[in-house]
Amino acid sequence: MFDKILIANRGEIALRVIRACREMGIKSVAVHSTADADAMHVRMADESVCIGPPSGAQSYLSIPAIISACEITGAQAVHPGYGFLSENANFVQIIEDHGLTFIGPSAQDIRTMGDKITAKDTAQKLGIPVVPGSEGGVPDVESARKAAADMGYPVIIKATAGGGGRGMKVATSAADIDVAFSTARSEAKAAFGNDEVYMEKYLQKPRHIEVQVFGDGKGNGVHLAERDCSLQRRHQKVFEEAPGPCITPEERARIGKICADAVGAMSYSGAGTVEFLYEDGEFYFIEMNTRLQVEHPVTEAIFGVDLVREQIRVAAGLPLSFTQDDLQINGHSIEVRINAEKLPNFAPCPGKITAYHAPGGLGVRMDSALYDGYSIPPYYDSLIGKLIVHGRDRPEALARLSRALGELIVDGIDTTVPLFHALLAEPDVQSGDYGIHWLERWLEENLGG
Ligand code: MV4
Repeated sequence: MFDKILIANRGEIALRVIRACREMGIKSVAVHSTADADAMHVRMADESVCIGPPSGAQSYLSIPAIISACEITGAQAVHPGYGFLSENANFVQIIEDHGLTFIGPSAQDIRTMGDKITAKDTAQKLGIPVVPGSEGGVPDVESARKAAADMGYPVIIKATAGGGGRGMKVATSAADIDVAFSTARSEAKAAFGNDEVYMEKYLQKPRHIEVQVFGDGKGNGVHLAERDCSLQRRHQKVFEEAPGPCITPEERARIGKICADAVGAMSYSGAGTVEFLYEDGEFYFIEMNTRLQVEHPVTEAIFGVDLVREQIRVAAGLPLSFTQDDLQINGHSIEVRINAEKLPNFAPCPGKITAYHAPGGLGVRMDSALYDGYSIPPYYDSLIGKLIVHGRDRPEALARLSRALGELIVDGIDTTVPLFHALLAEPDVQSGDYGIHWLERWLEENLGG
């Protein structure tokens, strides 16, 4: 096992990793920008190293600075958290070239899943159901017209270098295809330096269902059921839950086994998420994320396992601490993302926290790096906390969420908390009857945003 791990991240996820390290008797090293000298992750880690100026590009994304910090402190492994360098195959390669260990999958698996055409092809070959679409890339507008005519409108054009909703165009009929194709291509070129695109049948009212998987790097894979993350605004998740309220135990077991077998067949190492669109009882693979996700705590809640601990164990060459048969779902969990944002437009709202009080009690977890008097810097993501509740069933989790939100105090800035109070009053949220377009529509009708 490692003696010392460096955490190449900040905020709540850095605390999350430090906590796992401490419980495992591993020393932790925080890295920080000059803007984060007073940040909680710096205070909570055993050691810290300043790695650059405020901008993420010059600090948390600076590979040379992070490698230097490992060398200075003697850290043997790097946990990337989410975002920043967490899905950068080049970073993984450089870490390994320096005799260090990346806590996550291989550079090759990250690369495979980072290219969305290759990812989909790989998934399909591993027996995962995919969205019907083009076979590989679509090179020109004639091929696009033919592919669309074959699969039937509406269709969606996606950038292979995209993902997470960036660089997508929908064509509703043959009249739209020329413009949609050329716009998708040029936007992909501008955004990613890669203009390769592919096409899929456009699903009109799906849910976003993602399966949590884990591989031990030695050919064994397990799944930890699914999360429903359909409530999103501009491809940013705001409310996530596990298990999915519309997934039956039979569907869960079937898609879970398919995903677990696939990560086993890949000899995948560490945590991963297989993302699906789910419509009319069918799962359609869209992407795989090769990192620990923001919303992992809802999965931890229902299974009672520490996913970061398992990531560290697997990276150190140890087996997972559980088998598939050990994993039983217990109750229901919901997470809401507390962002420093002002409604109705979700404008970033950094500033000084004049009072902070975290909710508590049975079934309540608050993952946040906030403290009284902390100044949220304007340079980074607006996520300032995650409130995760766990109940014996979904209604209990919803009631607990409402209660816990009422206890939370974050004064001095605007946050997304009022949004959650309003959402909890909605019958569709109470019943779990929502798809990927529900929130955008609700925001338009209720906030005019
Ligand atoms: C789709 C789709 C409909 N049909 N693909 C958006 C994020 C990226 N991961 C994939 N996305 C979508 N792909 C087909 N074939 C609709 C979306 C989509 C979406 C997906 C999940 C959650 C929220 C979404 C919001 C808009 C569009």
